[in-house]
Amino acid sequence: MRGKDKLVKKYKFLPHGDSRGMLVAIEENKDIPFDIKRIYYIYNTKENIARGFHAHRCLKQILICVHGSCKIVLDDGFNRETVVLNDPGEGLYIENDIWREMYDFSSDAVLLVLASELYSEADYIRNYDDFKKMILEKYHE
Ligand code: T46
Repeated sequence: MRGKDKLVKKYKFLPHGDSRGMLVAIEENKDIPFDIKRIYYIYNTKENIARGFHAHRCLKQILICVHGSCKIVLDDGFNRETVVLNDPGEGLYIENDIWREMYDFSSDAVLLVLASELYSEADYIRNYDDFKKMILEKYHE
């Protein structure tokens, strides 16, 4: 049931380090739990900017702050938690039906996102009241 699931799910990636530096490799359905259909990245985010403010009906994603730092708010309709991303060796898993907000980007932050689906505006729920309504209808006992 919603509200009892762990909201923050992080994946630790195996770093291949040697005297030259570090390398992280991520394979679909092995290091993360879905096929990767799309990647995008967010960078050069201006001061005091917050992004997101939506949930996805189907999309699953892994967020990796490959440089710098940012904060992510996750909300499953029952619980809300804030996560700091500042480690290129870990990914935050965001399943469908989770509201997200991103803020406090450092000026050098690069947020890489691995996504399970192609871009579709129809997959977005951009109104928080609509999100809460959908969650209560779908996940109430
Ligand atoms: C999410 C968070 C973490 C595209 O044309 N293709 C794409 O694949 C994406 C992701 C965006 N866009 C266009 C749509 C908008 O005109 O890029 C523009 C900015 O997108 P948006 O305002 O949705 O960006 P964020 O940072 O609010 O949200 C994004 C993702 O859209 C979203 O899926 O979970 O990052």
